[in-house]
Amino acid sequence: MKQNEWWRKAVVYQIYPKSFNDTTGNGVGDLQGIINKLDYLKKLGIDVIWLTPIYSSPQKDNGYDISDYFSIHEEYGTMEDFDRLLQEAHNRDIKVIMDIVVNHTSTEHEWFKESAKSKDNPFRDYYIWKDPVNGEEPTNWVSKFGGSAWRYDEKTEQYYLHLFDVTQADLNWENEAVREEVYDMMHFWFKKGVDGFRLDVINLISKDQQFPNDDGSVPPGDGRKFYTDGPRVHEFMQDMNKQVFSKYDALTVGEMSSTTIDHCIKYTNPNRHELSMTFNFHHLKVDYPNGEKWAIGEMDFQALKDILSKWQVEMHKGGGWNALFWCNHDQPRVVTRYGNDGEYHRESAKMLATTIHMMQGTPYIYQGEEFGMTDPKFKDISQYRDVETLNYYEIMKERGVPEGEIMEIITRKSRDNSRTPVQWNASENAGFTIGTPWIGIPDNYTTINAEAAIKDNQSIFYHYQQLIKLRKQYDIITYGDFKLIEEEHRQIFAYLRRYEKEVLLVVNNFYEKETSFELPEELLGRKGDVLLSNYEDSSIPKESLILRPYESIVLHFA
Ligand code: TEU
Repeated sequence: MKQNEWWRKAVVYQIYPKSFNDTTGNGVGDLQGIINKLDYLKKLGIDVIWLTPIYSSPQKDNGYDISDYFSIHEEYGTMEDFDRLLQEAHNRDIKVIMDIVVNHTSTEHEWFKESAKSKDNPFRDYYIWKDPVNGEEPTNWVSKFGGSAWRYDEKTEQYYLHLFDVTQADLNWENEAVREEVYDMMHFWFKKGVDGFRLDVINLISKDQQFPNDDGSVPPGDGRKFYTDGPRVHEFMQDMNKQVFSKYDALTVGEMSSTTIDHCIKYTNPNRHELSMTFNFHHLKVDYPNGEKWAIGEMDFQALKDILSKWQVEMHKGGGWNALFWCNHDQPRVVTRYGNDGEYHRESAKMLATTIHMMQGTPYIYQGEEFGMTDPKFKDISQYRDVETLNYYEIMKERGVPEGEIMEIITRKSRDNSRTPVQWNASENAGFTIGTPWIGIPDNYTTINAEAAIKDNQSIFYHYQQLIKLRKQYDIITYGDFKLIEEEHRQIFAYLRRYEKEVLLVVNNFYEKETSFELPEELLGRKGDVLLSNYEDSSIPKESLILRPYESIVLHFA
């Protein structure tokens, strides 16, 4: 492994600072709160922490609406706090990557305030302004947070583009001055000692400069085909790598909205000098009926297996590199979504962790996932804070959807499901704050919390700790190939990893019902070891074994 590819054996822990740990009593997490938990993270065994945006922001989208890239959001602390966090993390051999949002800025950013002043302002072309067409929006593109992707500005009689909230104006990447500003800002943070970046929706920065209407001939017909993995995106990535990333020993991970395997091979094959790795979301849309997020659907297990397997095989073949994850700050908690947060909470959480961590790529653990935090299941819209959720609440109301049906959808789909405070212990507010938390905490914090997990040697926490250790110990996990077995099985997600003469067999029962599993022909009679399982008495099968509810086993054949 090349020295500058340390991230191929690393495990990343994602921190959403707002909900991580509050030390001031204002009900919002802060940087000192992260410092106070670094020893806990060291015990888990992670190598990197990813901080979601901590820059100055009006917080309309919890920091993904940046108003100043060079200062820290006041509720999180100061730049001195950040410097101390970086030092304390590095003292523990924990690297730090920042979340950078350069597809758009907040409309509170000085650049946008200038840009909106007049058509001939020097900053006008930092953003995407267009004349009305036939007195209406320039295109029929739809914002990902609902409604038109264009907002009319009376003063200058033009529309500006916002693929997300109206307060998040898209930057114009065709403008070299914008690219230079972004590169300067990245150098600033690298020179402070950060170890890389997670790049927010970075595959949306290149728009089709014709700005055509979407004729709806190719679903979903919302205009995304004119800016997703857009015309110049790889050119921009290679320029960013040449101007910035290539000068540092950095982990760079792109969040790729609605992307393809072919593009992700291009983004991550080292010979192309773009990014280290990419997030894609196709495996997190198998419970979207007809691709619609804001509707109730059950997990399509066959689709889940097919998608994850296809990405493993194709990215391995193409020399690409996956970010492996179930959870983040935009997704519901996986143990509720794809597992069982009731009777088989522990077994299913461990099974899901094993499924993704034994694959090829760099695993990401989202805060609280390591001890099985669940969706909060809030029932009233007053409990929700997320701008996307609140926008869609209004849209569904306008469509005449009954309140009860709206809340059933929101309870299952809202991004707030992953944004409730980390449940540290069973004390008031789960030990997150001595104040009033900015968002509610589910009642199960009294039993599902980090302190209880640390005290229980069979907890989900120690299962994650073991998975991380195995990644360090076995090269087959990092470099082996991938082969799905039992392809059509309706309960079992099982696969082989092969590397030189070794074989790793990973078997996961995704359901409560027991089912039998036959050892693959090629392994019959070979001596193997159980590296990890989620039942204390799992054994190597002679030929077949009965998989108990959510049973998961990792077998190694040297
Ligand atoms: O997310 C991109 C994005 O599209 C997400 O909003 C997600 O796919 C969607 O909510 C699923 O329904 C990034 C950030 O992760 C997200 O928190 C930001 O809101 C968004 O970009 C805009 O910056």
